Amino acid sequence: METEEVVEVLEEIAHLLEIQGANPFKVRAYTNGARALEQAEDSVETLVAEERLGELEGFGDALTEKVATLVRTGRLPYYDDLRAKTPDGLLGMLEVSGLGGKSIHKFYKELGIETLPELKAACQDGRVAGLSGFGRKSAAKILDGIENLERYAERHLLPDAEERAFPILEGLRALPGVERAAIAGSLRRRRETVGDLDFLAEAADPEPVMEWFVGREEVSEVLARGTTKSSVRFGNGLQADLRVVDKVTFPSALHHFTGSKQHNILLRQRALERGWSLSEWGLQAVDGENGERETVHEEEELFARLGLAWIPPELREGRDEIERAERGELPDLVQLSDLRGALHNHTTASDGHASLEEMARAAGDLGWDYLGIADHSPSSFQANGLSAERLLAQVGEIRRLNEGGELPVHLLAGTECDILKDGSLDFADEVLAELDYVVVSIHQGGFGQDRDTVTRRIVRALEHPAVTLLAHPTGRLLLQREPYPVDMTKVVDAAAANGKWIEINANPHRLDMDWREWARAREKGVLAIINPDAHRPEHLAYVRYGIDVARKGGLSAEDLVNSRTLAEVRKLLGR
Ligand code: DGT
Ligand code: CA
Ligand code: CA
Ligand code: ZN
Repeated sequence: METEEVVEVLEEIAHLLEIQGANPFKVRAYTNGARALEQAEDSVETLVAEERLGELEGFGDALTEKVATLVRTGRLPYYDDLRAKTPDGLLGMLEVSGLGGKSIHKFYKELGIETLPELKAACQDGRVAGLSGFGRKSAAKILDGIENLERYAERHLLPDAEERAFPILEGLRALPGVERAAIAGSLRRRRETVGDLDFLAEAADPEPVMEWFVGREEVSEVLARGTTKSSVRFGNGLQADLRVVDKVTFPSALHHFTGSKQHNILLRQRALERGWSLSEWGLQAVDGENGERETVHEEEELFARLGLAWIPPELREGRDEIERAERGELPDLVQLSDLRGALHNHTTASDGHASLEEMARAAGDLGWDYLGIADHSPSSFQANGLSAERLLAQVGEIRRLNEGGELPVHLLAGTECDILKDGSLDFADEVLAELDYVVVSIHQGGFGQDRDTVTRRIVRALEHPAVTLLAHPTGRLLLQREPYPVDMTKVVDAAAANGKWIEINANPHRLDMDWREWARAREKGVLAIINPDAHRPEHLAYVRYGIDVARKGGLSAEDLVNSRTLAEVRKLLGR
């Protein structure tokens, strides 16, 4: 059993105990135990096998025995009992941002609330506001959290959407009678989250294709079953549409169902101005004889008929892509193969799970030339942030490894330095001067501060001469946590004024800075850097989601730092 799984169980026990109104010391024993395990040098399996759990801080007999049982048998009856005793609805309330076990216990005990809808009603009718320790403001905040959660439930992260979509696409393509198949919709446009999946297939006989689609094992509900369109739902709530069309219809249907809706509206207007009607069925002359359809074989041809270059799906958001296509000014969008390295990555020195060498090897496997290590700073104690001594030791280690000449990539020594509440940095200037570069980001308190304060805090950090780049500027976690309040226009302006780079954090939960901000940032001359924020070797591959963001933002290879050679990056760093 992985250490992380055990940590999760301990944390959940702490939540369950809180929900039940248990004594705070008891609760803390489990959260402390989880922290100690997380930060232990050895895996929980090793610690159990060697009977060394008791050496960890806060591990008394009871906790040691429970963890040992869990690791040895894969189960923990104590935990199962706690779960069984707690109504599911109460557990689900933990997902509401800012809501902890103690409040949930109070709602349950004093208001008899067991479900999220009940809690929502109690926030709306003043019952929550009337509880001691709560008020109008906190009730409104909880209501906000519930409403966010409801919105989040309707959408899905890119990897979750892909995990469902790719096997289905492959399956469709392998079906006899299917000539072409494609993913359309927001997934093809590489939006940061996906509502439902849209598949399109070309087949002379749609029947067997539909039959196959609705009969797939992972389908939990068939919402519609027709000859041109079927819709299904999977176990995790994700839905998918499949449309089956004939050869002549495929290109225009692919365009139509790729969207976006706004892009379609604008393109249809353009078609009308040229005497065509445009729909999923194709192009038709408005005053043509008997509504004959124009035959187009590919999407390219459809755009060409309208006097346009083919517009990459990522750009089809109904902004200025049609004018740019008309003027032949579509950007040459950056590609995954353009990347040569990344600068925001972690190792076991802070909260990562691999060593410097392991991370370097994984970067080599991707064909990269360099990899930057930016572990956390002291204030991020929950992430085992490095002290100045440990950081400088790591810098020495990196220099030695580079000189050893055995690594497949060149390592660069950096830090992910916390921006403290007042905008100052978490390391002294002398320490920062030893590094190749400095990543700055907010990890604490961004959500308790107002918009002006957070903005000033970030701007001040960007004005610091040692700083290289700003990581995950808004702190959002997609479908989980809204950004902290921050004026991105001012942040971008400060980055431009001080020659700092802004990260595209490629972790699919973040995708921050958002693609919508990049056109303006690029115009201001701000360089982007796609960073995986990898905590494991396999996370380096997240960069492909960062490429999605860059492309949606209209960026080319030259707008990025990490499409450059090591020599060029060093020159940019000026060190
Ligand atoms: P999603 O599923 O919310 O992530 O976003 P989409 O873009 O995949 O939206 P979806 O699945 O409702 O529809 C797929 C595409 O079909 C959409 O991007 C454009 C097209 N479409 C759907 N409804 C309309 C409509 O009412 N008007 C126009 N012009 N196009 C539409
Ligand atoms: Ca969709
Ligand atoms: Ca759809
Ligand atoms: Zn990080």
